[in-house]
Amino acid sequence: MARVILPPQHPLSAGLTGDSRLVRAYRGERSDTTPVWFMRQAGRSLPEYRELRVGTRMLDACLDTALASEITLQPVRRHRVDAGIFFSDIVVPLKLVGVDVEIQPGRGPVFSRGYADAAGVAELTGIDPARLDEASGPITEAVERTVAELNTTDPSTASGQVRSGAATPLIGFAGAPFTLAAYLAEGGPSKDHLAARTLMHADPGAWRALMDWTAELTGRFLRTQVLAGASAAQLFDSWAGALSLADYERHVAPASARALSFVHDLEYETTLREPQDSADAAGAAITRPVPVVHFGVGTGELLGAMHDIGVDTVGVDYRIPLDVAAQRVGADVPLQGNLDPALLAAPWPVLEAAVRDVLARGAAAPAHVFNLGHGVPPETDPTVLTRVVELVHEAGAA
Ligand code: 1CP
Repeated sequence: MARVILPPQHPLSAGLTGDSRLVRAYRGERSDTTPVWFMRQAGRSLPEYRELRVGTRMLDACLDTALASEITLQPVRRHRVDAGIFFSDIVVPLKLVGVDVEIQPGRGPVFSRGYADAAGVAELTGIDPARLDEASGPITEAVERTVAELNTTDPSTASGQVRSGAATPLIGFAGAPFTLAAYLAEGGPSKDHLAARTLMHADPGAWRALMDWTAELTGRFLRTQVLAGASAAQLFDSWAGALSLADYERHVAPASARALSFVHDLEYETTLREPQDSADAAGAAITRPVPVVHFGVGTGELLGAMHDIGVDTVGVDYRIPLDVAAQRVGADVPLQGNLDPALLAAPWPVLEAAVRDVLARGAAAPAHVFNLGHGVPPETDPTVLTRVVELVHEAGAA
């Protein structure tokens, strides 16, 4: 695949985020301390979020560029986490190409119908995924706005000064084809994603068409965010844990790899800080790929396969310890995770011990990005999250 060099003003090309704790960890390097961010750090655990969202529907909030940008920045300012994650949703690209979807409070994405058979799939695949690029103006604008703010004032440092090479990076994200298909087939959230799993076996041709289509759509969504200034990309295959390894490898992994092909060609130019082997000299110009993370819930049996689709870092849920995950994916793979979100409501000594245990087990990987094993529960006390960030930064210092 031909490489595309990110423009000079991109935070990675401009030397703003390439040496941040997060981006270094995603390429397997440890820094002064362990970086930390939280899945669903923006959202209902924050009173300032609930206030801003009054009277605005979720998908309207995602497409309001000032609002989406502000909501993205709120947890970075408050908790001093090492990354912002773009405030959006995995169904936003579907909405942008005209699929009838809304996000119901307390429930999640709901479609006006399910797409569980060949006719439904044909209706979707009749929409050209390239149409997303014309409709992506609000995404590009919101990312640009957010990144401009992160680059000039660093909300994660006390002084507000951006450290050289270490501005807070923005993570772009997208839903993996299977997780999107799990909602599309069912027409909404479900426990076991039966409709998708049935379609996969009952009509493999229609399934492949659906996966190809979602792969392109979601891949374009991810690419848009990186081109607009995101410094890393995370593919959420939240519900892949519903699959056997054999089904994952056969019916899902190729589509996830295809989705990532939309960012795998994106690279940035930088100079080497330290010689990495005898052939390299400090100061030598090199190109590096944009780091990519892959995460799913209950995917202990799939971790190796999820790494093999071509990602740098594997996100681990709370069901398997990081040292065991390291054995499964290989000792050279950075890991992200994996505090059980339930612990956020436990007494501090219990939570503190659990955070320290995650950090200790994370030492089995070449680099570790502290996170939860899934999203922040809405009822979480946000001051607890700030305290966890402080603890990780203090205890994770080398
Ligand atoms: O009421 C509200 O405020 C809406 C709740 C909400 C929020 C804040 C939804 C509905 N989506 C989001 C934002 C969101 N969605 C982010 C923002 C950035 C951040 O993490 O801070 C991200 C990364 C997502 C991605 C997303 N949406 C995933 C993958 C991550 C995961 O949690 O596994 C999934 C599965 C969705 C679908 C979705 N959207 C919303 C809900 C409640 C759900 C899950 C529904 C279900 O359980 O099936």
